[in-house]
Amino acid sequence: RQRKPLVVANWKMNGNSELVQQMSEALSVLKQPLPDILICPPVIFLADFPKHPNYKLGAQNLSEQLVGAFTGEISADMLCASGASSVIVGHSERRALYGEQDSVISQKVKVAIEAGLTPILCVGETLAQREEEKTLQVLARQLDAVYAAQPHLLAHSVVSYEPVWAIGTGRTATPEQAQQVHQFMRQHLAQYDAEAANELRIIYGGSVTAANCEALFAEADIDGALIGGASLKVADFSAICTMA
Ligand code: G2H
Repeated sequence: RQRKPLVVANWKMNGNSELVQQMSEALSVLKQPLPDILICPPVIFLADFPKHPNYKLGAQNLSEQLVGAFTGEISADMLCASGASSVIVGHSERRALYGEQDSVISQKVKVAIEAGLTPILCVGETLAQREEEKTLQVLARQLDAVYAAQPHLLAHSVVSYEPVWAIGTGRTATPEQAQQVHQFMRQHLAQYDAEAANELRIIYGGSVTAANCEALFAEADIDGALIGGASLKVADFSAICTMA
């Protein structure tokens, strides 16, 4: 494989100290070769994870501001200091529930990279957009919003394709559907930096489980997965990691 697979756990607003303990123990005993494994718990748990070479830590969001009077926000530097190496940006729940627009998402990607964090940029179409056959157009817009003005950021990013209709619904995109989109995005991004687009890890998210991940991982442009619900189950998440 030309790109090392990446498996990301997005705990969302779930989990507790016991899960931190159980997950870190389970991942620590997995045998190499493994994919890159990234756990993104609520930030309050970052410091509870013991350090181990089998996994790295990330956050689920960051402020687009660097420092100052922004009540409730957490800066990129603070995430770094808490042990995070990456951060999820523009997850569809942030876009839909917290009104995050392309412009702020673009700023967050920039701020993350400048602080030394790898952003995992989430993009995806809604069911209505897919049914109107606007999927590729929507994805191009979401990608262009970040990379058109700052193509140099591509080489430091991960992109996650998360069709909104597949998130937490139990309805996964078929491997063929996902592959088609991933291939389109890689080709689209090549206009900004062909080499970076070729090396870019494009992972898939949306109701990925231990039962359906292998078929997704077998596709040429699917370089791993962003796992929500199944990342809260220690056995399932460990199994997905060993299959990537
Ligand atoms: C998509 C995914 C992880 P789930 O949000 O980001 O969640 O696997 O629960 O669909």
